[in-house]
Amino acid sequence: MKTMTAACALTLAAGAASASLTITEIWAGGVSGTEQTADWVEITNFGNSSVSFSGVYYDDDSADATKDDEVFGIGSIAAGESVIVLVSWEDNWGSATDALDAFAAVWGAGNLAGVQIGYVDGGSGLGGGGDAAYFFDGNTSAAATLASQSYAGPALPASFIYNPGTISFGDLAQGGVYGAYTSDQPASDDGTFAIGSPGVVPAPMSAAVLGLGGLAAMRRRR
Ligand SMILES: [Ca+2]
Ligand SMILES: [Ca+2]
Ligand SMILES: [Ca+2]
Repeated sequence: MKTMTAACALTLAAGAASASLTITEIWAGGVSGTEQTADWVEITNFGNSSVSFSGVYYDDDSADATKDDEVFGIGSIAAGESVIVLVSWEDNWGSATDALDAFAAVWGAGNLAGVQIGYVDGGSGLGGGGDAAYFFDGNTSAAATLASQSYAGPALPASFIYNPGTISFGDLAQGGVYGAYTSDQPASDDGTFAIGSPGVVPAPMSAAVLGLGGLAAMRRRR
């Protein structure tokens, strides 16, 4: 408990001093067959003030800000807000609108009410055998990293999550834990459903300090 409290204090201090964006969930597409929802990343602002998210560029584990893969659809992320960014949707959809519609159908429009959902124009896919997501403030080699997260595989029909209890990333989402639920529609054309919590943000410090566990999961609505 002492270690966990110290880690919280460190995180809060870092958040106050600089960037406050944290990647809190990654869906790498852990299903066989043709995916019915694009790979996506959830980003949460754990800071106390809004953060601009325009002119932001994405890459996977090659971590190259100069690759011209701009994020569209999200102007800023408010304090406490969690947003979703679809990546590599061109594999299965002809337009971003179609990919956004497919995402909403699979995960449930009702579950996503009030959640900002953007998309990368192009961009590398997130591999099921381990990969990483990077978001840069610009597309020059000097661009600052706003948020990044690597993960190990294998991807199963569940997203990789930020676990507020252990303050670490990489656990697979479990239904009913930290707000995760089974998708409204199959995530693959073979009928496999998925488990995730797009737009649902576990309260990171209350879970660790107060020991509330799964009860700390809460849905943010704007
Ligand atoms: Ca993938
Ligand atoms: Ca990749
Ligand atoms: Ca989530």
